[in-house]
Amino acid sequence: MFKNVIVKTPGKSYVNGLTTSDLGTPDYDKTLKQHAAYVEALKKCGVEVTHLQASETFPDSTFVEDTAVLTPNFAVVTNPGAASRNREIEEMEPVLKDFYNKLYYIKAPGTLEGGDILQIEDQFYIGVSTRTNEEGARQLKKILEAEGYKATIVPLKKFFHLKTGISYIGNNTILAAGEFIDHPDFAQYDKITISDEEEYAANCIRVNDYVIIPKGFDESVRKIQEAGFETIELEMSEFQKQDGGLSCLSLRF
Ligand code: CIR
Repeated sequence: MFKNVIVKTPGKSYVNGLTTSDLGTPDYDKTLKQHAAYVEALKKCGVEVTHLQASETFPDSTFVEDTAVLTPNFAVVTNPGAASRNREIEEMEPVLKDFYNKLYYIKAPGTLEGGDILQIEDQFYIGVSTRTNEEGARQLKKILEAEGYKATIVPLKKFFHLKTGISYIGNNTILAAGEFIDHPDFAQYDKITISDEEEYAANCIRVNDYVIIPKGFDESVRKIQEAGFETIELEMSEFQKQDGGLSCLSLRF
């Protein structure tokens, strides 16, 4: 069960953030509406929402997930690999100190972004991507193992972040797209396969009784419901334009 989430309103500078997509520039008003609906959905899931003000200095900072890895007993402040995002951690660290006495840090030359971290019960998977390097992954693995968790490093082939292509939705079940569909590291889980056409739906979040899934991916939502999960669908078009998914917009703990 999650008790808390941290979110951050997108600033006006959001439209100038990083992206690899060709879906066009986000519409700022629509972005704010979609973000507000995201916050409402989280409240429906029964969590306490810590809502941070927009930061114009960091266009991508609404994607708070990348700044930390959180567990019940400790927080790890990451070291984002994207230069324009690296100092977002300076805005997040004081917020984390309100909730945690025990903080760890990923240190240069290690880089790591939270989007590359997938937790499945007491097992963590750490993606090595263009944002998380091997040194960052090794540092996190060491921290997690010292704290009694298991950790596996997973080099990515194509996906941007690990969780761009895989999610854990509880009950031993993963959603897997592309390179993760037949990936040996995830063979022990029950798997819902996400088709190439619906790849964006592979990034979902399970928050207490609900799986939150992006709107417009009918085949994926049907499979998730048929597997016995309750779903909430959210319009995510303006976040998809900046390579962001549902998990990226919150820190859940
Ligand atoms: C970036 O390129 O960093 C942002 N535009 C998107 C970050 C998405 N974050 C995530 O998947 N955890």
